[in-house]
Order: sequence, then C-alpha cells, then structure tokens
Amino acid sequence: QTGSPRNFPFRCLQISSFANTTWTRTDGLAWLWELQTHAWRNGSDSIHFLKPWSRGNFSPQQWEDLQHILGVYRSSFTRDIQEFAIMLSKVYPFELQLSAGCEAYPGNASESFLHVAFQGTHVVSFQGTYWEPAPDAPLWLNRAIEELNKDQGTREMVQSLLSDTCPQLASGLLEAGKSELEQQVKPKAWLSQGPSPGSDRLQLECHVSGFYPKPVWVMWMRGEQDQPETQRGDVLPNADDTWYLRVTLDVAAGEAAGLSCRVKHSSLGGQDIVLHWDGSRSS
Ligand code: EMG
Repeated sequence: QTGSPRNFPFRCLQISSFANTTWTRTDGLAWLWELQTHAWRNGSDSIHFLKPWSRGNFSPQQWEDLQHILGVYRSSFTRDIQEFAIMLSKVYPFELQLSAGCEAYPGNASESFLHVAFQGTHVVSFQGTYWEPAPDAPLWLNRAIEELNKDQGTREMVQSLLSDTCPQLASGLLEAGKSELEQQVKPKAWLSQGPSPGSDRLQLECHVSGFYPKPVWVMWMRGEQDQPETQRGDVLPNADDTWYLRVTLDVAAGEAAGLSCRVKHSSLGGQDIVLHWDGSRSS
C-alpha cells in the first residue's frame, strides 16, 4: 500500500438554500480526503477548525484575511443570487451547491476546480479566468454568466484563490495532518440475526465498524467459497471519522451452520477477521 505517492484532494463545499425572497442560509465545509477539516456555519463570522491541524501552515493573519474574503463573498453571493432570481424569473425554493478545491501532485503541480450546481445539477464552472456554462446547462444561465464575467475583480480573486491560496492551504494541511490521514484503524466485527425474510429463512448480519480508511472487503463464506448472494449495505460514517458497514445473507434456516463472515482491510495486514455463525443461536 505504500510506495507510490498518494494524492489527497482538498474540497470546499457550499450549500445555499433559498426558501423564498427573504429566507436564505449558506453553510460551508471543507474536507481533506475523507476527513472534515473546517466548518463555516450560516451566521457565523468565523471558520471553525475541526482538527488540531486545521490551521495548516497559515498564519493567524492569513486566516483573518480569508475569513474576511469569505464573509464579504457570502453576503454578496446571497444578494447576487436574489437579483438573478428576479432577472431570470426563477421560482423559489431552490438550492445552490458549490464545490471548489484543489489537489497537489508531485513536483509542485496542482489542479483546481470550482463547480456550481442548481437544484442538484451542475450548471456553471470557473475555468482559467472565466465563468463557463456546464455542457448541458439550460439557456437561461447564459445571461447570468455574461453578468458574472463582467466582474473582473471577482474573476481575479477567484483565480488567485484557486491557483495560489488553495494549493498553499492544501499542502500545509497535508503536511500537518499526514499521520492522521494515513493512519490505519482496525475494524471490529460482530454477527447478529436480522428480521426473518420468510418462513424457515434467516437473515444473517455481519457488522463491521470502526475502520479507517474507507475501502473494505466483507463477504459471507462457506469455507473458502464466497457466497455471491451476500448483500452489501452502504459504507456509513461513524461520528469519529471511522466507517461502518453491514453485510447480510438470506439463507434457509437449515443452511446457516458452517457459514462465516470474512473481513479484509488494509489495517489488518493480511490477517483477515473471520467470524463463524453459531448454529445454536438461530432457530
Ligand atoms: O466576493 C478553508 C476553509 C473554508 C471552509 C468553508 C468553505 C466555504 C466554501 C466556499 C466555496 C466557494 C468559494 C468561492 C469563492 C469565491 C470568492 C469570490 C470573492 C469575490 C467576491 N465578489 C463579490 C463582491 O465583488 C465586489 O467586491 C470585490 C472585492 O471584495 C471586487 O472588487 C469585485 O470586483 C466587486 O464586484 C461579487 O458580488 C460576486 O459576484 C459574489 C458571487 C460570486 C459567485 O460565487 N458567483 C457564482 C455564482 C453562480 C451563479 C449561478 C447562476 C444562478 C443559478 C441559479 C439561480 C440564479 C443564478
């Protein structure tokens, strides 16, 4: 798993809800790879640090400056969108989502992005020095984009945030948070019986929790044989930056004995966890 250099994208997300002409809220959050590093709540003047290393290598003054830029931006953004909504006859309620960030590559290279979604669909991106419509964006957006591109001051600020500020912040965070990002946390696993799927049938559940990073392999087995009817749930977040997964198998009551759940995870170093179904528990 070690060897080739890893890239960890840094992503800032903004969620803006416009309920009607007067009620709006905007929340922001930032992630380095799988770990949330910052929160920027509606109505709060400051960016909250969620990790001891969330400051990265920025000075207090650099954080002050960034907070000020974001504070001005949030109120300008809200006002702009309300004006666009009138100009373009958009119906409330609607939702805007922004995703902006960067990823550093070996040798000082980095790539940045800024995408905007309206009602969950990608509509606008910032490319180089201009706002551009997404490939299948609706035509009404062109008027908004034309307006946005008239503001050279904002275009220059966005460009400098994406090409300078973001990679600097991301590399400082990566350096400060590296050991936490690259840590390995072993899963715990346990078995239980789920709700009966039918008469004379059992649902066997295998729970795997507390692991980091996210990739994991879990299968119901009979001896060395994978059970292809194994059903895998979604990998869900625990509150402590670890993950949880439930994997189930529906079987005839008489066939549960001899089944086991096998877990492979990078933290286990090849020592898979194997739990055997105890035939005496089910009936
Ligand atoms: O304020 C590190 C941890 C952070 C955690 C929190 C994460 C937060 C996530 C944030 C992600 C988004 C980042 C985007 C940053 C953009 C910064 C832009 C800063 C510039 C700015 N401009 C406004 C004020 O502009 C005036 O003042 C500045 C100086 O302050 C200049 O002098 C400028 O020339 C002058 O005009 C502008 O008002 C600007 O327009 C604000 C909004 C910009 C914007 O985001 N536009 C994209 C909107 C997309 C529109 C979609 C179209 C649409 C869809 C649906 C309905 C209607 C419209």
